[in-house]
Amino acid sequence: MLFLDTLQANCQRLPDKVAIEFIVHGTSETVTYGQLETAVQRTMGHLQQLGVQPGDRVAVQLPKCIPFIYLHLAIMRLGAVHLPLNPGYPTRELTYFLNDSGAKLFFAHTAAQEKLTPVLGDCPALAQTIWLDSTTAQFQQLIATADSDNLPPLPSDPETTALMIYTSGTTGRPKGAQTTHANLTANITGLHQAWGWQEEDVILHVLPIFHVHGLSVAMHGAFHAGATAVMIPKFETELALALMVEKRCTVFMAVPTIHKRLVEFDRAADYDLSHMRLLTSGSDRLPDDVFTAFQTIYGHTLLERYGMTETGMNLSNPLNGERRVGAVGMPLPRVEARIVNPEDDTPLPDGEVGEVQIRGPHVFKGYWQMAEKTADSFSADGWLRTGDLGLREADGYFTLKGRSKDLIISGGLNIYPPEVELVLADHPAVLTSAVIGCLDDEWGEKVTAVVILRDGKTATETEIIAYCRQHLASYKIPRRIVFATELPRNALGKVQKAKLRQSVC
Ligand code: MLC
Repeated sequence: MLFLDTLQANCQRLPDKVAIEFIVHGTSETVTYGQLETAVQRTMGHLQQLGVQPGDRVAVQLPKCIPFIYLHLAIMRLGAVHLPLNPGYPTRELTYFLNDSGAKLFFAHTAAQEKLTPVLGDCPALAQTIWLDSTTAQFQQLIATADSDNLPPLPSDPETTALMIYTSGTTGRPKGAQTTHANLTANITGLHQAWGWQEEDVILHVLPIFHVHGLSVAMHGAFHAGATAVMIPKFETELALALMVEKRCTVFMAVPTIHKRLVEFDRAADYDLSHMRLLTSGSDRLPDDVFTAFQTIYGHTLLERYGMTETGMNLSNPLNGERRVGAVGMPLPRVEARIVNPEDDTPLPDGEVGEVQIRGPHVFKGYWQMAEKTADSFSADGWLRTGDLGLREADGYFTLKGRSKDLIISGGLNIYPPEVELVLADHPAVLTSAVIGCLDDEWGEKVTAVVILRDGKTATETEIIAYCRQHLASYKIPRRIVFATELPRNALGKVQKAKLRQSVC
């Protein structure tokens, strides 16, 4: 059974059960499984009226809201491809995603209408943009008259692409990672088994839903189990703690920056989380001191796991058994993991550091219209090259030991230095730059740009940061600019980032 079949069965089986409780500014809105099914069917009818066909890419750039969820499920149920986009993307990135994907339809936020309207003309494949204010009331009005009597059956070919999330790279343009219905299903059934998802679970959902973590792990996890997702638009420490208690939540999923804020919260002792059964951490390495402090303060051992956009979840510490500090656990059901020499993909013995490679039914089908990049990301015998370095202990636990690529992770979000370097290159005073991640207590890593100015030109740190703000999503903006007169380079002229990190961070 594919994920969408399970969800539909849950909607029929549990029509009166609350699927979503969405809380914004103290106001709560609930959607039962029965209401979810009706709204998704109407949304499908509306999308059909707009001409959406199987295989079409439909882009959605909205804040976390209920209409986003209806669109997400309806697009996938029609056999079309959902392209979720971070609302923080500046127009340059947005138009790239729309054009590269060839999106035919775009649901966008009214708040961005003035800014986006002039550039949407540069997206020739885009037939229509629908402006939404992200309220359920407006969306219900939009779909009220849609014909939901002539809907196609759920996609039956598991290899149909359901979701496309863009990831960048240390070289080249951002790539659309195509996730199939089979991938989503393998991911969520594995997690269901490993994490003991139950119908009685209530997850406090605080993550963005335009990424794998919040979307196909946390939200799909709840829907697959017939559980309830209590959602807030974004993480706020005190609100999250209050809701975990008030809503008797059992599950919480977050990134290390969030767990750090929780352990540093000065009124942590006011919140008794003893009724909770599973608190996970992922998207970046959990610092040992946060792991330990969480145990001391909240009495829970965080369960650390490892995943990526191209796969969903790969490895996890056990639900029952030792959750080892600093380790990301063992392969999830039906997932294979190995450590290899990245030069020739040959497996390494336990205890040796090499590249983590992954195989399994959850591994994506490839990058959209980038056959070469897709081929490069797999070994000859079909293992996904993750670009992460790690080792396997003799008892099967994996530990991550860094990255073979220059990726920066800040607050659980990936930042690829070339994206920032390209923006800096367009600044009139900048001759060249090198962007690195410096270790940071709060964010894990902090984007830092080492900049060489053109002869005779001047620019201050504030000016350069302000310039970046116009062209980059906020989490990618360098927090610090270091001015230099030269960059360390190897014999081929390539900047030696490791050396630069040593001298600058
Ligand atoms: C927000 N800011 C960030 C940032 N998030 N800067 C760097 N890195 C980030 N991750 C910026 C804001 O825009 C703002 O900038 C300033 O930091 C302070 O904002 P804030 O209000 O303190 O931040 P907040 O909005 O609370 O966000 C922090 C956060 C959020 C940790 C709650 O980043 C978050 O929800 N992260 C989760 C990311 C996630 O879901 N990743 C999963 C990827 S999937 P300014 O300049 O405007 O003041 C994946 C696979 C897997 O990786 O395995 O899971």
